[in-house]
Amino acid sequence: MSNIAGRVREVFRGDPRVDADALIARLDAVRRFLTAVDGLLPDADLVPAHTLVERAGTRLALSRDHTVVALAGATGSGKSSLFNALAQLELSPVGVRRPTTGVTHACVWGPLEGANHLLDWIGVLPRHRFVRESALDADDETALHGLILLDLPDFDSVQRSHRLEVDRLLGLVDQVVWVVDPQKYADRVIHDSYLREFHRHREVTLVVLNQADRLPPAEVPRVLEDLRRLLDTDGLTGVPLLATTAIDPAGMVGLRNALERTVAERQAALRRLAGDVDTVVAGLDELVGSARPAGGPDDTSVNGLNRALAGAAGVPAVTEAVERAYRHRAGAATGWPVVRGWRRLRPDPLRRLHLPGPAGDQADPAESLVAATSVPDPTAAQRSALGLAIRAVADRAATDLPAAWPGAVTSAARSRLGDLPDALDRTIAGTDLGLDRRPLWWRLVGGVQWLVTLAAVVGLGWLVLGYALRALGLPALDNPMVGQVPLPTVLLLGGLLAGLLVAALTRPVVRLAARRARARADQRLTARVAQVGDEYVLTPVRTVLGSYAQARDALRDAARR
Ligand SMILES: Nc1nc2c(ncn2[C@@H]2O[C@H](COP(=O)(O)OP(=O)(O)O)[C@@H](O)[C@H]2O)c(=O)[nH]1
Ligand SMILES: [Mg+2]
Repeated sequence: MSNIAGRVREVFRGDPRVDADALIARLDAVRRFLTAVDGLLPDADLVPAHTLVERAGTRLALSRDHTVVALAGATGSGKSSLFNALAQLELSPVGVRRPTTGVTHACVWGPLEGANHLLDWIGVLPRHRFVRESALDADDETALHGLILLDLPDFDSVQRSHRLEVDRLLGLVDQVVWVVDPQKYADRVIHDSYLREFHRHREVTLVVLNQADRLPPAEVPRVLEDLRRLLDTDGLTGVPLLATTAIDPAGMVGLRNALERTVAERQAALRRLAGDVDTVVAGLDELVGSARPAGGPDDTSVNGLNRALAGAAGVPAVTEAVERAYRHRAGAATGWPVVRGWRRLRPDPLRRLHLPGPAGDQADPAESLVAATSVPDPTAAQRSALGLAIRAVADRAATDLPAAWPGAVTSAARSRLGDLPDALDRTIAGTDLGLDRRPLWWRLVGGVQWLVTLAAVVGLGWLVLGYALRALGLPALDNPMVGQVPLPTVLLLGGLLAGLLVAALTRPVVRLAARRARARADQRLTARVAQVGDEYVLTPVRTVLGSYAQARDALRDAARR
């Protein structure tokens, strides 16, 4: 064991260790991100994240004592030769079958328990699994216990199915050993399509220049240098690069040591997944960006929305009716009693809108539930103004958000558009317009009007009686005089004049009070309509902004190594 530790120190590259709990926390953060953006962002953009979460969950649940290392490369680079040499299949009693191209073969060092579950998941058929029996080698192979080596099909195979199989496996294994040979090490395909893609997996990438024996010994360093330069361009600066010779055990020592170190560290699986998280986070970054999430829709656009809602809800029509209804009702209460009855016959302006009529004449409560006001439907102009105002709310709220979000915010703002007309109508019907109470001064003025009318009627009766008595030759009434004028005449004329005067004086007061009643109703209706806007437009927008903030925080947590 001390032997292994010594070798591990010797070849240790200084890659940071990945803490399993920290990795699990990062994966949880990716999961939180996915929950936050569910239904808001296009599913296609989220496929890599979903794949990662599922894959990582499974890999971590399977054996962490095993390290799955794949030999990947172009046809003829020597993958199978390296595989056989490491597995010593020629010597193994079960190793009579030589791996064939196109099928992935696996060799397991040490106990099979756990390895089989891993290989089931990776999809290597049992008949393509070999076991390195440690009993045969005494202690020689113990340093590789826990290694599962895969010989992948050629990634440049003419068969599409082989290439797909390679891509699938490269997504699952813990570490990849890229095998290149002196002829093809600079081929574009391996660099552009594969190595470059692994630049976030530097810690689990190893490159071997196989068939080094085919080069003149003096050439090897030059080729390695050239390959190193290419790897730097691929973003793989610092990955271990070794020369190997599969046909000579001495040419395998470096690779063997590297594999022993990988197995001893038990870090490859975690590092691979950490690299996957890095890749996924980098891919999602532009979906969330670094913009600070807006707190909510801004005041200007909300005011615009409230105005448009009030227009569409018919608030101006209702408040105008309130003013007229006030005058109507005040007139009926304070007018000259002779014409009051006639006024009452005229319909109340609010009742015409099916809104609560005069006190004691409330609309049927059941009626207000179905919200059947007769407030005129919004005009096309009002409807489009409302549409624009909702758009403006969404646009302003999404100003700083990355391109993927404004669409989601707009959809949220419009999500309940269909329910708005009914909600507004119900709200208008349910708003106390402030006309229920009959003001005291109406009753006072009304009382005065009755008194002066009574005086006029008494005066008239008195005069008529006096006239009748005189006509019948009966003794005349003794009319008290007020100055030069008889009292009945004073009563009649004074009563009539006082009635007209009170009516004339009351009219401007009623007009003023009607305007105030209108303003009051306007305030109440606007406030209630704003509540509807809040519930039906702003809340859904805020929910999306909240999701954005959650997604952003989650992605930050996921990015934290
Ligand atoms: N001289 C020499 N030949 C090798 C070496 N590795 C593989 N070969 C030969 O290269 C050919 C292709 O090897 P193979 O392992 O089948 O490559 P694969 O297609 O990557 O699996 C075979 O004829 C091997 O014998 C090596 O290190 N040195
Ligand atoms: Mg092969």
